[in-house]
Amino acid sequence: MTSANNLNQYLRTRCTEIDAALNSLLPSPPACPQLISEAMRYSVFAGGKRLRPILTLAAAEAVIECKSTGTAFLTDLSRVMPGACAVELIHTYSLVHDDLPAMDDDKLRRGRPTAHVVFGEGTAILAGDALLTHAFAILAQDLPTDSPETEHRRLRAIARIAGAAGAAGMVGGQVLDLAETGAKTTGKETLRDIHERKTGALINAAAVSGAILAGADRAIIEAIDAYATNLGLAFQIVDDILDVVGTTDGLGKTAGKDASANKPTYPSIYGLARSRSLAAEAAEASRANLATIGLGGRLGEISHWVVSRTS
Ligand code: GRG
Repeated sequence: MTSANNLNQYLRTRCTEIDAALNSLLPSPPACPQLISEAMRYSVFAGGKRLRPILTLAAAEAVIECKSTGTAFLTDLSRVMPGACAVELIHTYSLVHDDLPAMDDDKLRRGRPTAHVVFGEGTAILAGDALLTHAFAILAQDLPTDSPETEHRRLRAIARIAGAAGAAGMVGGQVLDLAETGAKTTGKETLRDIHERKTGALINAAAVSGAILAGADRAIIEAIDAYATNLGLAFQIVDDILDVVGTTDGLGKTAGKDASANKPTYPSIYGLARSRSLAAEAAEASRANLATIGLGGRLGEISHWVVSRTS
């Protein structure tokens, strides 16, 4: 493992690149009204770890570096960046909608008042809608220089991301989450299903789409798929733990919200100590998935980061 300082430097550099790309890809007047541009940018640039786009780039990078397979056809990340940004826009839309009064009714997100508090509920709903729609506009954008292979891979990435964001993935997970909130009878399998759909699916699609776009073959895609499924689980267990042990200031969102809303979580079902070991086991499993085909790059370090994070 490279030192934490190196990883932190890597994460900072990627965040800067992602923010610059998001800034140039988001619509501004006169293409769209000033208000919707402001509302979209407010939530996108409120902070955030950029885990998902970093995963897209890191997965593509791992494929490009994996020269032994000879399958990568990209030599740099420029054609992967729009996909990375699209995933972040979809993630941000989900946060904006999740915070609405009809859902989790949160006043704080990414250390700032939530979008509906600042812009009103109608504009916040529309900003979420616009972020989701714009993500697919970005994904679908082609270049005259794109080869048929590049176009085919872009389509595969779009299908993967759409599947993860929709009824079978994040939206489905959110529906189950709303239905189970307050039920107090949620079993372990249902909890895992909610987490896999609500959080895991998009994290998985973020990494897998990066690999697809970079030209990975089936074996690499399968390894990254398994890695990202375990990583998504580790991430969500840690998210549940932080809701119990973290502070509102540190998290940038209201701490203790899960317990006060009677949400089923890993700590509520397994207790804190067991939840910690389950998160560590899932992260360990994610690194084992990479080792099966000797994938290097930053993905392994990212899985250490996901379980050691404090916000
Ligand atoms: C509204 C369709 C729809 C779905 C909402 C993602 C989601 C589903 C709800 C968010 C609520 C929540 C706290 C989920 C737990 C995991 C999660 C997605 C946490 C936030 O992700 P981070 O920590 O956030 O990566 P940042 O701000 O760093 O990007």
